Formats: sequence, C-alpha cells, structure tokens
Amino acid sequence: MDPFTSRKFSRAIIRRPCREMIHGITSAGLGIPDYHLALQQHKEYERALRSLGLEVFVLESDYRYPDSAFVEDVALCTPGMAVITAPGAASRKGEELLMERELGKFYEHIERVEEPGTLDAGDVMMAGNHYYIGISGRTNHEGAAQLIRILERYGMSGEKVEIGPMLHLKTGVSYLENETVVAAEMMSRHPSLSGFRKIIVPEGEEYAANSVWINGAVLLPDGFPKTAEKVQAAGYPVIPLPVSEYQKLDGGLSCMSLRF
Ligand code: CIR
Repeated sequence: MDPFTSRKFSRAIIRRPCREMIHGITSAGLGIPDYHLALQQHKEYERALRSLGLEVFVLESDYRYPDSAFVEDVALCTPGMAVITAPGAASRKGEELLMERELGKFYEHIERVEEPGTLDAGDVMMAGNHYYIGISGRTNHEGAAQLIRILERYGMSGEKVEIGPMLHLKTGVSYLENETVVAAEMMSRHPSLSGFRKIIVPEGEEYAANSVWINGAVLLPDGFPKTAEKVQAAGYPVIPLPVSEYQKLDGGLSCMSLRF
C-alpha cells in the first residue's frame, strides 16, 4: 500500500465520561470540569462522528477510571489488527483490559504492549503504514520498541520521536492525511516531521494542534479561529467542537475516540 493512502474509517468507539472525571489527571490549571457540560459535549462529539458516516459504539461510563473517556490512549487500531497498550499512568492501568474486550468484537488479531514497556496511544500518530511514537512521560523506549516490533510483524513500520515535556505526541501534532500535519510551532520543526506539509498552529492556539481527520473532514476544538481558517484554506472542511471540559483534563479531541 502507498504509505500515504488515505484511509476510510467506518466505526468509532467512545466512552461516556463518569462523574469521577473531576478527579482525572491534569496539569492544565483550567479548573475542575463540569460533568454535565462534559456529557453534553460528549454527545455533540458523538453526533459529529455519526454525521461523518461512522457507526459509533458508546461504552458505559466507568466510575473506577476518572480518565476513561480518553479511550484513544488504551488501544491502537490499525487496519489489520489492534494493539492493547500498557498505560503509563498508574490510575489508568486496567482501562486497557476493558477495551480489549470491546475490540475483540471487531478484530481477529489483537496484540499487546507489556510491562516494563509502557505506552499511551495518544503518543502514536499513524501516517499510512508508518507510525510515529512519542517518547513521553507515558510512553517509554521499551513500550515503543515493542510496538515497532508488532507493527513490523504486520508489514508496517514505526519510529520513535522524542517529544520533550508535552503530555503526548498528538498533543502537538496531528496527521491530516495527504502528507499534511497540523502542528504546534515547536513540533513543526522536529526532524522526524520534515517530510510533511505543515499547517502551523498560531501562538496561543496550541491546543488546536490536536485535531482529528475523519474521512476528509477535520474535527477541531471550538474557539481556535485562526487554526480553523488555516485548515480550511488547506482544503479541509472543518467541524468545530466544544471540548472545554476535556481540555481541563489535558485531553484533546483525538483522545475521545478510537476510529477504525
Ligand atoms: C491523562 O492525563 O491521562 C488524561 N487526563 C488525559 C489524556 C489525554 N489523552 C491524550 O492526549 N491522548
């Protein structure tokens, strides 16, 4: 397959936030999320996925895991197999087992990253058959090396990307297919990303570097007009979505779903 062949997603998995989300991990300093507003925003997110033709599977909230609405971190969905991750934050360990059960309904082949490897899939950016894997506070070298070995067994490839103090790789860069990324200034200069056309997020709008390409359109967080304009000018229809309550927990749009 051409490494830059655009894929088409037909399904998504999301998990409703739980009331305990107010105890989720955060460094944002934006205050405590409003659970009811978060639920509304989640439903809007779900509607947007459906409007793009996806069949959406909505998992029940799980009070044991305050961060469990951020489903993207606990699994990586590739076209031929899924990888269950080994979450890098202690309070999130166990979320991946819940997701393994769900993905077993869709995937014949399921692989696992195992400790001492740790990996949050928020650190994994898929570009065709090649995967960029951020080395972060959540994803260690061992976890990334395991993932690369798994990908290679299935005819794909991966490389490690040092990301510095950011939470996850995709906090600062998202792949919009067509050899294009939207990236925060700092990430846009990263040597690993030199081959991509770049849409650089203006200063003050860094949060919008986490966006989601779905079947030609781009979901962007609401309230970042300059980025929206740039993404639109690059030829993508943009769907702005309010996700303020997730931002308060360091979560971006991409973390809120698994698309496959
Ligand atoms: C966490 O710290 O794990 C959650 N509060 C936010 C996770 C966001 N996930 C992501 O960026 N992929």
